[in-house]
Amino acid sequence: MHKEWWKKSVVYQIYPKSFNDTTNNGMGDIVGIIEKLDYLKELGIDIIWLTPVYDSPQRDNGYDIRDYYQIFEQYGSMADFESLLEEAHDRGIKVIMDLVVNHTSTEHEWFQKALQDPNNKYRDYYIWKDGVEGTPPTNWKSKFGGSAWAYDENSNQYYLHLFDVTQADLNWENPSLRKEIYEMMHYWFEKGIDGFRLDVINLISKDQRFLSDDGTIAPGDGRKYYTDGPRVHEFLQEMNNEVLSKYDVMTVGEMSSTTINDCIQYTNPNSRELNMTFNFHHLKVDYPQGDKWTKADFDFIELKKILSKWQVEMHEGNGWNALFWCNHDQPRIVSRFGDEGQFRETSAKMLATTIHMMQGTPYIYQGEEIGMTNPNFNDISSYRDVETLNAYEELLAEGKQEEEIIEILKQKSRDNARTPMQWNATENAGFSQVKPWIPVAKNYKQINAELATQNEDSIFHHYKKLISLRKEYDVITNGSYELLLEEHPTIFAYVRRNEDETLLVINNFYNKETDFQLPNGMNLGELQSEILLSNYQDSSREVDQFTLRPYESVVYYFS
Ligand code: TEU
Repeated sequence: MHKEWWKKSVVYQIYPKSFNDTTNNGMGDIVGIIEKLDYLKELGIDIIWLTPVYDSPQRDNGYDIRDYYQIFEQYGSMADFESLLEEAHDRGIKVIMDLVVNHTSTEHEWFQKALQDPNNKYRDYYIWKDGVEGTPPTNWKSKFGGSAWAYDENSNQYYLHLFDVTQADLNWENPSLRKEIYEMMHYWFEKGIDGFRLDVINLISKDQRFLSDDGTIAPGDGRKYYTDGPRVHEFLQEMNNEVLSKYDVMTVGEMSSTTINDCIQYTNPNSRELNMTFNFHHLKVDYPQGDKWTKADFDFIELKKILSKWQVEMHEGNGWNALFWCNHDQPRIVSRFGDEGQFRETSAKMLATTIHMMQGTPYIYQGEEIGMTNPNFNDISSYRDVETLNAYEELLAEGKQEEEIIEILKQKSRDNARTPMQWNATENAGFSQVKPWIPVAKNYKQINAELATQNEDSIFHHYKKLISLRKEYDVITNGSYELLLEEHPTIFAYVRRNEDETLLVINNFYNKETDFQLPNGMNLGELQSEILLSNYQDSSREVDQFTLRPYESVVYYFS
């Protein structure tokens, strides 16, 4: 196998709670994942990423870990997890887990001990500070709303929580804590897992001055004091040296508001830190002035510029990107940048092609491969996500009307991605025989995996082709990248080249016809007889100039 096997791999993300329920408790489970491995094999993916399956009170669906060494009871047992590993490996599929080590649940034993006795060694596993004249130590806000500090009456101190109040930030300055984390990682690698996705890993090193934020981004934002912080590269190098370098595994760091330079350093093989990073800059193009909680169109020109900048600069710096539109924190891409209605299939394929022909490792989030949409919940009672529910309360407090808030949530809530996987047209979309923990989207009779696998023309089969192209054409993995028609208001076109091959990828992002014209004097070599991929039956073979139909997407190959 290629030494850097993840470069030719495609990852499939599973959100276990919403994947497949075999115990009929309304929640997915590990046996349910095993049951669907053949479906994933047919799709052709190489790696599964499981979002957290550890024991957890589930305030944040498992990103609040109570015990790193146990499986969440409702998902199954350790034996189930071991059979998942075995069954996946038998099919040539690798499994990576989620490593959540910026914080633990406040129900974790360490935190409980820290609370009970400020003098015991676990106190320093977390970040405790005195208040300033009865107010929190700094003005930092939690990413889920309110102050990032919670007060503990017993000790008259505050602990830091960048996310929910039950997700206490760990103190990475403490060497014993780091050692315990590395031991835990060894435990899972010894069990046979193939890597980790590292949750908000660029937030682990806090600026030890703990200063209030004067408001460079927004008052109390705080991120400049803990994003890509002072010792983050040192900690990751230590983790690599102590753990990662000892196994043939892959890592992907989830980076909150990071920079390209930092991501080059995280992923350039010479720095010995991680293998690739997720960044979210391209998914903030519908956050006007950085504000997520408003209903807004996306800025297409900005989207092209951001994705292209990361393509070019990561390539030059010998870094490696994780490519994605969707995950469990983002609305469904077809609803967001495509079309949920008439052009759902065409636009979903176009979006898939746009990202899969870039350099990096593509990630497919469960349901994306069949073009699942946002559920358009009309009522706050359908929402479950802690961030959404907090935002709802804050928006009400700001004086917004209920109807307006619901419209915002329909577009922006993380629950848009968390509705049950749509397997077939039977009740509850074949996800469960009982009422699921979160409602199923109403369109499951038209949009489901059974229909998609049967129809050769489906989005599912388009993804399948994209995955096999990556295996076949090296230019997708190693080619350079050049954006064409940067200011074109509707076309996203780019060229990938290596010494022998050239790909021209042309995408119409809108539902109207638009004229494509190759920039003057551009020489692409000789067009090979085949168009590698298209979402219309009869795309133009004339590449110099032609008209693209709604959401048309074509990949041309020259050599
Ligand atoms: O998310 C980190 C993160 O900052 C976001 O993607 C977050 O959901 C977004 O800023 C909210 O607007 C990771 C996990 O993916 C997410 O599910 C967890 O809730 C979070 O960390 C805390 O562990």
